[in-house]
Amino acid sequence: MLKKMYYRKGKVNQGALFFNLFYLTLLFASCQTKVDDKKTEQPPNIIFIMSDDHAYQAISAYGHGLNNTPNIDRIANEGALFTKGYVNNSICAPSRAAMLTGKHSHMNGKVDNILPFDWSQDNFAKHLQTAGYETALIGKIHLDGIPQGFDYSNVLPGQGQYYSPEFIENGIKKTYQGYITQVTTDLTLDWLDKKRDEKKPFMVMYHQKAPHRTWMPEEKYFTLFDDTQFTPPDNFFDDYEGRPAAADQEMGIYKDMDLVYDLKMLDKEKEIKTPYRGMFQRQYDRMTDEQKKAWDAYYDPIIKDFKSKNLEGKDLALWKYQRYMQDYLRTIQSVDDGVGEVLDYLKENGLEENTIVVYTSDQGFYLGEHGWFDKRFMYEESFRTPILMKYPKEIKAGSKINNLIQNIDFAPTFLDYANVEIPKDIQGESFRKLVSGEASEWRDAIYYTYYEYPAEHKVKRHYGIRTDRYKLIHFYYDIDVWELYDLEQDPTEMKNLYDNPEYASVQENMHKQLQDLRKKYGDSDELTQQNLERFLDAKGIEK
Ligand code: SGN
Ligand code: CA
Repeated sequence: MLKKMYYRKGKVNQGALFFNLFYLTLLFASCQTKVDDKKTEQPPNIIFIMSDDHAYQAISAYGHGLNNTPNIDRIANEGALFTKGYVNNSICAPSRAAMLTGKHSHMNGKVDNILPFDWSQDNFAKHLQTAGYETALIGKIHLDGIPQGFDYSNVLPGQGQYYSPEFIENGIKKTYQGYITQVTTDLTLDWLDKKRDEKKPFMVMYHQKAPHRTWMPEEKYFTLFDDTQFTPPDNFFDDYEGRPAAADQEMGIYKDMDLVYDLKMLDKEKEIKTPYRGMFQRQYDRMTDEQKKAWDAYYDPIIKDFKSKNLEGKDLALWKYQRYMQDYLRTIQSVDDGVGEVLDYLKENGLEENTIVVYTSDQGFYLGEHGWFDKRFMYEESFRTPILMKYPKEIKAGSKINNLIQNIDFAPTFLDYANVEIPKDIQGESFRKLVSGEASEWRDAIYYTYYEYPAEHKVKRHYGIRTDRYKLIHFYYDIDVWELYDLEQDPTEMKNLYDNPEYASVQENMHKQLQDLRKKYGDSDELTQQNLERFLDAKGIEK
């Protein structure tokens, strides 16, 4: 693309020198104001990279020391690292719907993974398309129906599979050989290189399945972390005192993680009997004979060793934690490789300067905090999500953004960069000026909702507010419990301060702010009740 532009410029220079000087004078005159300046610029390309369930703790740029992600880190080193990125609803499809529409779940209708998403509503890709962008969606999206707003889509049906994955290309199902993360990267590079219209600016959503459950690594990373002893978080053996909703979940590493499905103890003797054994067998069977051979060569000795140990209690809990961490982090290594390939492609093709690259996840994830895996809760590790972003033209390398950013902000931000008018009903805000350092005004609180209950992992329905320092949560439906946290004093959220007299005025103030925020975003007790009824009807649960 760049080569073509230079060629065109060269022709003008040689062919009509006088006309060119005249043209340059005119151009100079028209560049007097910043607004005119923007109009003459080529709109930026956008690469929106997202992985599924990628905890910020597992990105080395965030400094937790668990693993090394040099390519994802490159985005922050050359641009900005967001230290307070959050989602509106910590579960896959609702988070993606919020990113596409720029609206909270109760406004875009996709409140949980179960109720349908309406693709006919507005989304930012549709607006970019109308403004002349070439758009593509590749990989996981988890929103049923044919994606709207994309010139090209090649997406996973539902959750997708790690080996020999199926994709739906512009509506047609196809199985690809190989490992999902590499296939998704190859499809993205192929679209960038061969499929898109090079005359147009582009926006591609490059969305990985990994590191989503059930964490099946790529062969080249089987042995990575074999010699690493991971230290569990301080609250790994949480007793959930004063937090009944946290006590009543099904996402404990010790009590709920399946030895076969999650931890790969698929013994040939079938002595390890677990509820999800058959489900894992189906994933295993997708591998080629060669892949199975390599898989068994690595996992069989671990299975043998595990069986010989007869672990119980605390020892079993810690063994499960190590096993979980190894495979989870291995799948991330392949994600990081893919990011490297895409960044290299931009560089090698002269696209680096005018392309915005964003890396994020559909939500955070528990890596043993409170003893958990999975997400859904409004507690920090799943509410928070990694955000890294670069755009050499406007973002200073090594920037740190400490403001409360939320996934509903992506849509208006992308439209802002593309100089497309932001629709009035979008609830997120553009953080373009915040990141460039041109503005410092920003919101002081964010709103959260979670609706998928009763369901898998048993995380109760709740909503709440987070300010820079405090968090107020209300769990409802089969419970009526409020929680208040002082994140400065208690960053791991172990002490529920609700009704603690020392925090009486904080509590009152947080209630008021929550009310204001619900009003601002158009949410209410009535709407919450309606969404509950929709869910119970869909699931056939008696009211
Ligand atoms: C699947 C997983 C859950 C996970 C949900 C939602 N179970 O149902 O562990 O919480 O997806 O994840 S599995 O047995 O199918 O692996 S989400 O990221 O898509 O929201
Ligand atoms: Ca997810």
